[in-house]
Amino acid sequence: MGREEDAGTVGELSQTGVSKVTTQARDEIKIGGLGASRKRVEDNRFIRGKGNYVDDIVLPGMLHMEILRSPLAHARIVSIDTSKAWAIPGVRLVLTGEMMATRNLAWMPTLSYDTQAVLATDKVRFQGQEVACVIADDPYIAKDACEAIVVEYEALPVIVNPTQAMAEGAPLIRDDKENQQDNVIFDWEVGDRDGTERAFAQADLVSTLELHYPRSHPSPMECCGSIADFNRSTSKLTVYMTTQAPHIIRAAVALVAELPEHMIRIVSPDLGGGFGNKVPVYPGYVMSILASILLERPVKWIEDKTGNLISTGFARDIYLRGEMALRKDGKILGVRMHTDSDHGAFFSDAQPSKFKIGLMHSAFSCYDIPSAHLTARGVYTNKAPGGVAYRCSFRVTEAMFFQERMVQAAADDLGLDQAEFRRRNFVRDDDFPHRTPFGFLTDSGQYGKCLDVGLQAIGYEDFLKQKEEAKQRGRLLGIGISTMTEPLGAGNSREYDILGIKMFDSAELRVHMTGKAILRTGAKTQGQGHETTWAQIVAHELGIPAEDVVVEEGDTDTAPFGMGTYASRSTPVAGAAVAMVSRKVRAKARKLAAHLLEVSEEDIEWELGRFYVRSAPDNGVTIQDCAFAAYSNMPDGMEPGLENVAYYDPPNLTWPFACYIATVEVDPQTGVWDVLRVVAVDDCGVRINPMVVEGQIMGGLTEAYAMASMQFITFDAQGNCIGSNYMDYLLPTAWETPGYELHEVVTPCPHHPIGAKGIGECATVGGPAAFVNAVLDAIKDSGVRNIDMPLLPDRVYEALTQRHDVSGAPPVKMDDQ
Ligand code: MCN
Ligand code: CUM
Repeated sequence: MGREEDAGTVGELSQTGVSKVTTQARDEIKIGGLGASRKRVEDNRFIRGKGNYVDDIVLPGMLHMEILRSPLAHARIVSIDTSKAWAIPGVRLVLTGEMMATRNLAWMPTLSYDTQAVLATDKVRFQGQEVACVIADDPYIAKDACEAIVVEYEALPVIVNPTQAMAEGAPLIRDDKENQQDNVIFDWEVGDRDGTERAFAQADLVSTLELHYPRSHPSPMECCGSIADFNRSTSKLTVYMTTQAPHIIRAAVALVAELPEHMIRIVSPDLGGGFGNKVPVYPGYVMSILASILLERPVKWIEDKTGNLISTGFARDIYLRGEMALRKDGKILGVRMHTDSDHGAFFSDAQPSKFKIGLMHSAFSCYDIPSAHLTARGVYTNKAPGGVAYRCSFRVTEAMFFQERMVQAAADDLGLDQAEFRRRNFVRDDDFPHRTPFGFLTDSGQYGKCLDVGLQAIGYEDFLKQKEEAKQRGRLLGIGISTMTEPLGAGNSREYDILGIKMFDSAELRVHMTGKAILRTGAKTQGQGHETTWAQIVAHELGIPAEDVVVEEGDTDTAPFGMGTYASRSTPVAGAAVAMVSRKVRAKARKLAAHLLEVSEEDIEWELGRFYVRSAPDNGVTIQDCAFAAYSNMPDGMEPGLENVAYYDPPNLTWPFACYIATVEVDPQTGVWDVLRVVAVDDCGVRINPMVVEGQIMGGLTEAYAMASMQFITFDAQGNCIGSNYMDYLLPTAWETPGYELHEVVTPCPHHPIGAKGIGECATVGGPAAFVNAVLDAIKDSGVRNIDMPLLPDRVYEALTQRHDVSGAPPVKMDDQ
């Protein structure tokens, strides 16, 4: 790739005119610093089957918990008879909502200021809801005992979409809430209503679009689970659990269960993927904790795949419609958007408190649009609680999908070329900082350049010709473009908090005597490779080889407080803290160096891994020498040791940019479409580890392809979840997954200490529109404006042959009552 060689200059620091030989500066790539495609250290244990997941942990005397779930989507609970379950040998405890209620734990608060049932008391409100649980000597006994519990239900009418939820006389789902008269959770708006009206009044043309982003599920390979271990003699509660945000969980347990915070230890060991699924607090965690407190034994709960798919945090499930005010020359004057979002039975979205529909209003941020207005309505339905972000910084995926579908529709309505229309409306490189139409501040980017790199790579003009030729022979080729900037890395703490806890992050670095080090952060890797990449930041800042730095995350007893890993916030926030703590350590090392070199601190220069005397460059000490001195030879009055902690509150979000282009061929006989090529151009600022970044992009594109082509969870009219297993909920395998051609543009983030922006979610966010736009482009002559995802062959075939749009989530469509 040539990258290793080029980047070798990073360590040379030749501006001072001192030659490389005399300064002995280390080659940054060789020590695994910034820009090195270092192999992931965590893979050493993962590929040997030596990972340590929650289910691998076995504690002495451990019991096992299984959950009984509701078969009905909406029903009153008439009675629960647990006597047969109690009678089974090996059963230690059977918990019901009634018992939870005696401890005030039948309901728990959600991350969006609602309440959620831990175990149902009055009604069940979705299929798969937790009704009872059994703790037994082994998981098989617990499962058998669950089946022995007899629950009598009285079925109630079921609501499975927003139209039904808002209909006159609709059954009230949340009759447990005092002031809840209907199924509406919120009506929310953001933007400039009047300014947008004026923009529409001036428009030459108004383009409209309506679409549905189907319900999907992050579906990590490892399901959720926990082992709660309460020790009465020490009063300490230790919980090993699948969480992306251990410190938030500790705070929640302290506040909800009213246990003292220092007596709670949350440990998130290796995670088999998170993708947003492991941000919320689930009833299973709470029940295992209560059971361990009651039984004074460790209690393990491991969810099965169906449990994970039908009851834990869903994503998307939102209807979007909007209009774009356009001038004849292709200038976008304004945008109006409305969303109807389906949150299921409890409003448990994991999102910053201030925003009801996440960062939906980050839509259109890469375009220079004078004004925009968004209205949003959220409703309860008889479905599992939804609204978790699935690889998306709080609804950004829906926002960018709508944006790029709308942009394509508008370009078509204007009769303008897709690429040209985007280029005309992009925020220009010299126009930063830029206030987006909904009020965010973007700070950097080269949008036009990214698009050009993408068009060049795909051979845009050639493809358009090829497409025309193919058409003559009855073949349908299409090209889809998706360009977007997305807000990654909440917070800054002025604007972003979760339940009042400000969003910042942290890192703690301890350099041992021999110059080896341990780094801990408040983030929690789930597969993103933090153990590899954080060490690279330390290597860059201190010149300590990355392999000499061990990275540890996820244990609240040892890691500094942080808000965890989601919204691709780790690099923007925790990663920045890693750079900052390294600089603090370097500042102390400089004092030690001055002491060792017997000069004053002002006479000391730094180059990668080494301090030297300005006037005598050969006279120097390494960072390792300084570390040793910190324990063996510190100057009078200096505190011993070489360690520090940094809390980092970023001044702004980071704004990576991406351009994804897909070409497809649609078979008019069957509606089957094949991906011909996918080109991805990502600008995530400075890349810490290019290989890890590319892995993130490829994984994200695969999820995007899944959403566009095959993946969704839907419900029949009775609220039965269709998509409760991997026969129905499809994951693309290596067989279906297209190949990707990756390109990069680097616009450093102006406020991040090493210029990095987030990348973890970009391709999942921006990818789907490229595929969908490509298929719609291929069948453009049919006059079809929209096919809702997933673009299953039968839907494409229906659109193509009937020449109409295909909308909604089958089998129950939006207008089916
Ligand atoms: N990175 C880099 N250079 C950059 C930006 C990032 O080298 N300029 C590296 C980072 O050091 C890190 C990785 O890329 O190792 C991702 O960094 P970042 O974009 O900061 O994202 P996070 O670490 O915060 O990860 C969260 C993001 C989210 S929110 C979801 S959801 C998701 C994703 O990451 N879930 C994942 N990618 C995933 N990948 C795996 N394997 N498993 C998941 O559960
Ligand atoms: Cu947005 S899913 Mo991730 O933020 O864990």
